[in-house]
Amino acid sequence: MLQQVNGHSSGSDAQGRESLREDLQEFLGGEVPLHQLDDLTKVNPVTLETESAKGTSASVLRCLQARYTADTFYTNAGCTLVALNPFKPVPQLYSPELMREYHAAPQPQKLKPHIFTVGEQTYRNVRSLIEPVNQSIVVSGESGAGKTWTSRCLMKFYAVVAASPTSWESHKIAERIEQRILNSNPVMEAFGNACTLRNNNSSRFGKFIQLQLNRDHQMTGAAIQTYLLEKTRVACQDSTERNFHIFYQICKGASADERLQWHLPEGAAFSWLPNPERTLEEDCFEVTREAMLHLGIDAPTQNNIFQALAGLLHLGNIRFADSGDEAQPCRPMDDGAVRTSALLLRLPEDPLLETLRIRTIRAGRQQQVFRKPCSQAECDTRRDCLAKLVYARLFDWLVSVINSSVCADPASWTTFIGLLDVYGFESFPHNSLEQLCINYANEKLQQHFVAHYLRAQQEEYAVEGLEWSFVNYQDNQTCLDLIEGSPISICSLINEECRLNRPSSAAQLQTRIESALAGSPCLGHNKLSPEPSFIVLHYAGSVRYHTAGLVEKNKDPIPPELTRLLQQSQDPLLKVLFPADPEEKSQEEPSGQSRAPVLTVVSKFKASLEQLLQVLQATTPHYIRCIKPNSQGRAQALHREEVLNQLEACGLVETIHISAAGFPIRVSHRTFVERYASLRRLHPPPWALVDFAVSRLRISFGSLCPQRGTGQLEVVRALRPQKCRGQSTIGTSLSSAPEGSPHAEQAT
Ligand code: AOV
Ligand code: MG
Repeated sequence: MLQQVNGHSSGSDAQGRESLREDLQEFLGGEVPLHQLDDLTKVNPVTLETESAKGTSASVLRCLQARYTADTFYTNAGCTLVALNPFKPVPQLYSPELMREYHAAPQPQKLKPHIFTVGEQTYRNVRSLIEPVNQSIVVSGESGAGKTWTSRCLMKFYAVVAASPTSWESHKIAERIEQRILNSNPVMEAFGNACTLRNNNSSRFGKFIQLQLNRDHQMTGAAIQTYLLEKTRVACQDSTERNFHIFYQICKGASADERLQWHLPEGAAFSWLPNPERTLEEDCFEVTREAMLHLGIDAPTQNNIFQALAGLLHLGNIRFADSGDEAQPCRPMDDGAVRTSALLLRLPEDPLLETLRIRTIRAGRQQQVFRKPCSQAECDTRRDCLAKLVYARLFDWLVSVINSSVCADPASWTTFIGLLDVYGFESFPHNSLEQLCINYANEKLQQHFVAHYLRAQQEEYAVEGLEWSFVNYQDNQTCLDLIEGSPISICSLINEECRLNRPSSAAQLQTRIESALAGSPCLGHNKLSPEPSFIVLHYAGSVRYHTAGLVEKNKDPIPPELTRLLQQSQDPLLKVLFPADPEEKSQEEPSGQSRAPVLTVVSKFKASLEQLLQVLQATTPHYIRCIKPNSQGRAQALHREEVLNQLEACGLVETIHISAAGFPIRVSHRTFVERYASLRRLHPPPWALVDFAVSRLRISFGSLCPQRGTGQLEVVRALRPQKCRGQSTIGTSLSSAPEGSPHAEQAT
């Protein structure tokens, strides 16, 4: 029925019109002339993919495909903006002129859907005289979908619209703050992004950037919070992937003098530098250096950083050979690599070698110290651990330096807009602790999204006096209970294994999880896997997590000798990263049960996630879901199945269901009258007819077509002005998403 009412051109028009006429006649209790029916079908003067009104994945997909083909990359869906990755330069879509157009528009929501609509809406909300509220934009989507690109564009948008008009003159010497904030991007990306199978510029950390605005709504600073850097990448890369961009940048971009100083001769081979021949845009060393300079990291400090990074590359070339005697330490296969890395990290060579090859343990009642030669595999692990430790500290230090360069004095800002660029839901053939954390974060964000959206809707409908009842929606609390709940959950069980520090196999961990949490409906049936694993039924799909190595990763142990070694470095940067302990406590690794409680990766991640959610909860959130049209990164190619998977994974269809169950369309009275004027000629009064059309026929008065470009997934559930308190509008609850925030279109 629905399709035929609105679709002018479909082949089933005649049948649909007849069917509609029958329903109308039954409703009106009399004959409905055809011309009146025509009036009704003209209500929507555009072609409509009315299937979308059903809010099925397939219908949403069809409509997105139509828009993508027409180079329309943004679409509103409920309170979410869907962003399709164009995979080609579209400069006109991000020009400062267009930014200003959205900024100047009396009603930006009437312009084509765009990230600038969201940007402008948030900016207007923080400027609201009545009730300025901090804003946040949650950008999500799978790897390569365009989250970082979107966040970057939004930052540029705010740099244009929220710039201080006088700052060019007054800050000629000091850098403009907006520019400095923008400069944080190339630096963070050089050190935190890498080329992966899915994205040449994949962010290997999560980021929340708080853009701080003063009383005049000008950007005065920013604060950056990062989450879970994938530090393992520094010492271990898939053969088809790459290390962090910065390593390639220094190898390709160093001057002749620097090559000498950093021991990076042209063409040198480093085992931690796979695929150096792939030339990427991101390998531009000059851009990184320039940005660092603008952030206050001077040339000598930069030199120091790059030298230390070169030291790590040489460290990665150290190989060990078994001595053949358990009592004897392994032999380094290349003394040159040890020497050069010690030189560049300004570490004493012998202690470096000793630390990598020999473990010191305290044991027994007297806590005697034993020195135990490590196996070849243990030596490799310690070498990798050393590199991860240095790199992770360096990254954190960089973030703190950037923050001190861009963060405004607390007294100088009053509101903020937060941008969250987090890793999207991940499901690979092999999933480990990283995926568990990432998917856990996504569950939390999805819960926040649903809770916020439903609550906001309910509050709004109450104000409007509209009747509304909740539909059933997928509540992911059960899944969150399984992952993080108390007293027993996956996290608590993995943490317990770390705490007990007992040798247990991957199979035992699987059994423990499956037996302790058997009652959870979100724990999948794990029958087929030959490897120890467990399955979690996430809201976005089920994921099999392999238990091998999970506990060790969660412990993320750092042998104390490694830290102590780094504290001996004469390098000014390493001295800052590894300050000497004021009280040298435990000198050796304690054995067995005496180990102090560890703060595990999961515990730290959980704490930072909770903090993030607290921040988000104190803001008005906006959502942008980035979608990757194909996995090859090709322009003009939308692969239906891949997109469908993402629509399901990001809960978009769910969003539309929730939206469709409420009052997703918010139009002013005037717009409504203009659009539906033809109904006035009908008898009985149009409101009754609309009521009928909506409640019985579930007519979609909407548009989701490339030609018009409004892209609203409009599914009108009910339009009942007589139940609204304000007579001047069809309810403020009737303005189109995503501007459906409480600050959306006001009464006209
Ligand atoms: P991601 O942040 O979502 O992945 P990116 O933002 O890095 O993805 O986007 C991946 C690539 O897609 C970019 O490098 C661009 O080449 C292209 N791209 C994205 N958005 C646009 C756009 N609007 N216009 C043109 N090209 C675009 V990850 O960080 O891997 O989860 O960890
Ligand atoms: Mg990214």
